[in-house]
Amino acid sequence: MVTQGSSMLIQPRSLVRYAIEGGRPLFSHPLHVGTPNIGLKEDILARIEDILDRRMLSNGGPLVKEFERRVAEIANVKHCIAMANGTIALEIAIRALGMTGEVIMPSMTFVATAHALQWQEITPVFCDIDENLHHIDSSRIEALITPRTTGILAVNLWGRPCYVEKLEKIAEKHGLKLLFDSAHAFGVSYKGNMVGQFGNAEVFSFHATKFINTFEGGAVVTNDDELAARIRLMKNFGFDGRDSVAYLGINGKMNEVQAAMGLVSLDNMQAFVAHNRENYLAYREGISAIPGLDLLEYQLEERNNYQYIIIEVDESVFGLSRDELAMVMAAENVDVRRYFYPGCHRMEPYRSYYPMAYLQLPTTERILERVLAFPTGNAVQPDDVARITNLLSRIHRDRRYLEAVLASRREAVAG
Ligand code: T4K
Repeated sequence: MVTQGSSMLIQPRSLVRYAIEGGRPLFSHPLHVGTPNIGLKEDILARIEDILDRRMLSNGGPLVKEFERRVAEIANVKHCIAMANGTIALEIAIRALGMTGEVIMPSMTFVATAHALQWQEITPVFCDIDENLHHIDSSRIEALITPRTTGILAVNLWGRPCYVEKLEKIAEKHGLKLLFDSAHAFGVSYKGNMVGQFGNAEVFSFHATKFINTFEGGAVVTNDDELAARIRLMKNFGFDGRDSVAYLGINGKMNEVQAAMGLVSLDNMQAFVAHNRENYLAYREGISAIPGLDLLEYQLEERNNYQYIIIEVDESVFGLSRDELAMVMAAENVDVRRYFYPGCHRMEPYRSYYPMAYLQLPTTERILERVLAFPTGNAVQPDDVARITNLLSRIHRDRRYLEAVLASRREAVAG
């Protein structure tokens, strides 16, 4: 029981004490958003043993080649160039496409998207997002085009594809390059066509937290033969022969151990998707009855990887703010994340370069205050999800009590 200020006492309606007030957490260990999916350990170890026996550890070994072939096949695209991570894949794709000056992108993304431009002294011009899918709002792009604009870097956020045709139309009309950051969107389709074949190129991430992982890793995929050839050289210092360098290049190579992990992940891809889907459906069922919580839905008729469980919190209806809810959940060992708060435009160096950027980004700002990512993946079972959604119901029911608990904690810290 707590007092709110010096006024009345509010009793919780549930008998269980919340962890935030000293009760036992719902889960004995933290459930994370990004706990890696791991395929059969024996398969991974066997492949690593082979690598050691072969003594071919990097520089285009057989496993990297096999991984590239399988990724290209899944994405239904001609070329896949595997990379050390998704960020270097973005940087190389941007450079190989000849992007310079200004590139239009959403601020609602992992900061790597903006950094990949700024690292090459290209100005990211932040465009507002649409409030349903959290994607770059194509109706606002043209107003941001200047003589310095060379491209659009759209993000297939949360594994949900952008409205591709609209972006392609704008890019074509203005002679801009179109690159998709599809870090979240491997194994996903748009109108029945696999993500990977849109725009000039797309970039996947195979980081540990992605549903298919290579520990660290990424890839550029494209149907453009000439672009693919350039990217392949650029990621290997620009070498086009043993003693000959054709371009300014860098070391962006994926190694054989990464590819081994990736291949075993791909062997298990259907099982990972099925598991994520079950979790997603359990979240959907549990959340549907809770006022003030909106789950971003997947289109079930498309192919999805179901890796991001994204919930918007409407404080005025739910009764607690997104941040208050995150605090209560974290105490219960449900490690929800405020992805991608506070937005690239409020992170350095962008915050200093463009201190007024937020004025152009009202929807981004609003959505960034409401979004929470919830744990899923192999390490989370549908039963866990049911416990999480029951907890959310309980929190909503006890919202006034919890508000008071949080207020008294704030008072204790302040005083
Ligand atoms: N574009 C977009 C749209 C992206 O989301 C990303 C990466 C990129 C580009 C760049 O791709 P990469 O260069 O990373 O390939 C994580 C990942 O590091 C990052 O890859 C990912 N997006 C982003 C969405 O999530 P953090 O800072 O949230 O990671 P961290 O360390 O907090 O990990 C999340 C949780 O996962 C932890 O609480 C614990 C758990 N975890 C993590 C790792 C690495 C594990 O249990 N085991 C692990 O090995 O960024």
